[in-house]
Amino acid sequence: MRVLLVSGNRERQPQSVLPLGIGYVGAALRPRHEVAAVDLCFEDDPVAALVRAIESVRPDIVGLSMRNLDSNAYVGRDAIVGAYGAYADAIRAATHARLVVGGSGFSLQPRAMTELLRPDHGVLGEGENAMAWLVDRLAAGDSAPAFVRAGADGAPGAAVLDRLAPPARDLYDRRHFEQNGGTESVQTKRGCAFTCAYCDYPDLEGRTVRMRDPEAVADEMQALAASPGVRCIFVVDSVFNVPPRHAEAICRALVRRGSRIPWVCYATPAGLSDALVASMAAAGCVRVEIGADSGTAEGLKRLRKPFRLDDIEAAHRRCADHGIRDCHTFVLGGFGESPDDVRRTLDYVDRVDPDVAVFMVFQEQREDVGVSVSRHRAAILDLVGREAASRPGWSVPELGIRTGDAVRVPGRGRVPAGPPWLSLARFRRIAPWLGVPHAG
Ligand code: B12
Ligand code: SF4
Repeated sequence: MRVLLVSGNRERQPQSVLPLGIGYVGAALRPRHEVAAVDLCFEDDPVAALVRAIESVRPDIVGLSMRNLDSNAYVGRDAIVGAYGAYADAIRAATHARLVVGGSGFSLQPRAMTELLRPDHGVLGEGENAMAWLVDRLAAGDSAPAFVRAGADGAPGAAVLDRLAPPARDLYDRRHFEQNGGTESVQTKRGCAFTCAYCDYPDLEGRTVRMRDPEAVADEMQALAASPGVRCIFVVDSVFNVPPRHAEAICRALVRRGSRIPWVCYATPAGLSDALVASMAAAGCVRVEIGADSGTAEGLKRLRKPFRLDDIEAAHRRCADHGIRDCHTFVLGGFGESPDDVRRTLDYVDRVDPDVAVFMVFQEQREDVGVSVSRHRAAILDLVGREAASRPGWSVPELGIRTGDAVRVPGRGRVPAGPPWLSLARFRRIAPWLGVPHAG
């Protein structure tokens, strides 16, 4: 069968992201099917680009990847979701091919998105085995369920990662590398065993952690380092540093290979020992994004975070000691948290002083748990907005405060490697007397 995979994600903040999911799904289909891809991220007229691709590929199946429901600023959801509705309509008008939708955005809101997009099939969660099974069935003229999920209704179970074909990176649109500072993406494992109260990452990837062979990860990173246009790697694992022995093994493998490519990852303060941070730095890690979430002991407890306040402080100190920049995200106002509680988190952030702190106000959007938005949203945004104005390392995307391309200073010309917050971190530490630009 001829399959056209479509990346509908047009978000370019904090940077454009390669559609790694399409790379993996495309690779899983390739042995038995023809695969092409179109990425709508940089198109002035995405619907026209989509129709052109359909006319040129003449697919039997169109696989639409829906990544985000939210924007980087956590606003404008209707426009993002509405655009996918327009893509689905354009696909139906241009071809009789079956429409299959997958991706994290779809998997988090399958009922609402099915109503909007009216696909022939929806793939929930991990796509490689499920989509390969679905396409094989359709090729054989067999019926298939409306919702396909690995391990359900006869579809093969979750992937053994070391048996997956490497992502088909030839399907990527090279314009990403110009926009995102040459950032490639690598996944070293799937799943997170923690149970933080609001988090949907385990829903998407599972609670059982499935790991890749650390040597294969290091080989992949080495190979990417030598690819044209690649200057940095984002490790897309939900948390890189757990389990620590897997993270350690990858770092050792990179050091043994003399790897020099800078890389970045998500990390949790739980299990972020000094020895591990040292290994990460030696292996090329230049920055970590840490979901600290709250600056009060009760807040951490309410959110069921697997660490304490002093772990956050230790994480910051260790990163600073080993030259890794740290960006901590705080999710304010969840589960009835009041502006007074939020004030205590802000005091805590002042005291710890990470390189960058990003503040968001709680909103939960999974279908299974219902929609929940912070009760004190307006008051909290007002408070954090006022306080952030005078803190050079604080970013509030929803209010446009130190976010997006505005903080990519002072360099001109080619985009620096890494996301905007890294520029902010460097700038505020190196030249604090100049002040930091403020986009809001
Ligand atoms: C790493 C990551 C980032 C990194 C990306 C770095 C990089 N270079 O790639 C950074 C920090 C930049 C980032 C930013 C953002 N992110 Co993000 N990110 C992730 C994370 C942790 C992993 C994504 C990933 O690469 N996974 C690995 C690939 C292989 O998986 P995948 O893309 O999901 O694809 C699989 C399936 O979905 C499926 N599939 C995918 N497409 C298709 C298509 C078809 C046809 C089929 C059948 C199947 C299929 O099969 C694939 C293989 O198994 C996820 C959470 C998670 N654990 O999934 C959030 C996540 C994707 N991000 C999210 C969001 C909201 C954002 C931001 C808007 C928010 C922000 N504050 O910055 C921005 C937007 C950036 C952009 N330009 O789009 C949401 C999206 C859902 C939503 N609620 O909107 C997620 C799910 C997290 C969450 N719940 O909040 N992100
Ligand atoms: S550690 Fe991170 S990925 Fe895992 S459940 Fe908690 S917030 Fe989610």
